[in-house]
Amino acid sequence: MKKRFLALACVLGLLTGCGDAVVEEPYIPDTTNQTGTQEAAGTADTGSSSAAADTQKEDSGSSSSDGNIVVGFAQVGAESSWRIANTESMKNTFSEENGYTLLFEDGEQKQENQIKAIRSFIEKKVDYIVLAPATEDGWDDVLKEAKDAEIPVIMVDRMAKVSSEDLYAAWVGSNFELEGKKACAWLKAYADSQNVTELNIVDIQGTMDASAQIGRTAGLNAAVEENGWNLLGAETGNFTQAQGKTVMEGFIDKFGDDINVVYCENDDEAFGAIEALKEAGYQVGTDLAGGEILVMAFDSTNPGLTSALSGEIGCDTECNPLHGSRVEEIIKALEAGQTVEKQQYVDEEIFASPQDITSIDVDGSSYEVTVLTQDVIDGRAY
Ligand code: GYE
Repeated sequence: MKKRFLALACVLGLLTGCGDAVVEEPYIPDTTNQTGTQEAAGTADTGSSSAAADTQKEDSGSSSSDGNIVVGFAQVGAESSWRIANTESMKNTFSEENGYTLLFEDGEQKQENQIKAIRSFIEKKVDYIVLAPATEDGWDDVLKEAKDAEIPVIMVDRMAKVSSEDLYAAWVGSNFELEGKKACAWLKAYADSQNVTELNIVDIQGTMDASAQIGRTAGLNAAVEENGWNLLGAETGNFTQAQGKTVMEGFIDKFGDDINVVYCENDDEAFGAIEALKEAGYQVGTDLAGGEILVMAFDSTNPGLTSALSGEIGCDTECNPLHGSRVEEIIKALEAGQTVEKQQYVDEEIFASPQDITSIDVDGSSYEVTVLTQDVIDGRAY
């Protein structure tokens, strides 16, 4: 019980400096040897609804014999650099050292595996279930089982469509449609600055029915409609480099020289698309007017931004994966019997290497565009 008491004492403010225990180690991708600094992991509470957590857990029946808080995390998979940074963030936060026992399950991008993982967490009587839902549909039954077992479920990253908001305690993640709109606002402003009026776009979509795909595709479709752009094709690359490359090869076969913009719904798909374009002899870069193919991406991981600094990715819209400490804050609040925001959106940036566009407007709000330098990349945590 000792560690459990310590965690509670932190919440109640009986001890000082407890927050330090939450600090995450920076994620350092294999592709570089840079040492990033930890980015502030605060959340912007722009969530729509707030609700008291009626799922607060009674202090009994946990599978931990040492008093740790037991957290079962049903992760989507390991498909991308973003996902690896997200897993690291969760593992660093929910460590034994911080008073947790983490049961981690990699769903290999299959919902059925995640459902199995949740059932095993219920069987093991964990204190909290954290779910990053691979896709939006089909969660009701298993979430009802967790609710019957009185285990609060915290959703992270993508969302799930549920029949009742009572089926989960809280969600924290990104506004994916806003990400798509920001990317397209940059694309419009940049194309205008190059005096290019005809955009012929292919969309390498994320995993179908994943919130990140739904939102980013919706942002693009709205901009296509509004600006009279040509959307030549849209197909899923499942958020991976390998499938991104295969889909791009198919687009090259079908549309060849007509394509001038490739909208990739994450960094990894962009790496695959760039490979395919180069192998087919195309020039990839930001000189849209001069005939280069402009590649758009999302996530802004360290390898993604490195590619953006070189101009191979024109614009990279951030999606922040450092959810470990955000989920921990929710758990601490629930442990203390406090009300938590039902939905919490994270603030995110937008990065590009061309210096022409320094801000964009979306739905009446202005967003600064960070012009990339190596220092900007070095100062980031993932
Ligand atoms: O953009 C992608 C990942 O759901 C936000 O999933 C996440 C997405 C992210 O595999 O790289």
